[in-house]
Amino acid sequence: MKLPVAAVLAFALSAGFVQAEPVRQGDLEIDAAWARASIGSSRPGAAYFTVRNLGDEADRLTGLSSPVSAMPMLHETTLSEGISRMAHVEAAEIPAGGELTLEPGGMHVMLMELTTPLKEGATFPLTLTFEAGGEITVEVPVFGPGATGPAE
Ligand SMILES: [Cu+2]
Repeated sequence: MKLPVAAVLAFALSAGFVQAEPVRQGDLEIDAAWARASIGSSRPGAAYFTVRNLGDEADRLTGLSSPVSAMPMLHETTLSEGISRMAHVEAAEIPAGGELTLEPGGMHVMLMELTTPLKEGATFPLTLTFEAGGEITVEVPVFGPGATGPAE
């Protein structure tokens, strides 16, 4: 009779890695945060999440910090003449009642100068600074190198 208990426990533990709990602070909610496992620490890592603005005034994401990266930056991938490029973005707006989605192929957090490799199954804190909403820290789960999102 031990097996079913272990199976349920294993499921609960793995489910914890699949989806980060949404973090609500004031009018902002950070949901579905995840990062892709990095190739060692010599190449940058990438992190993604959704910000929902439940308030009636727009806010802006203006800053990032994390102990795993000496220089986290907001990047936007654009496709121009068939060539994919990444541009540094100073700030991103979250419209009133709307959301900002960071995802592969679009806007993302580029974790430059990793202080530690991002290993599958680990989590790390990422602090987002908003113009009106202040600082919000989310715990980011690390998925495999080929992951495309929290639904994987
Ligand atoms: Cu980038």
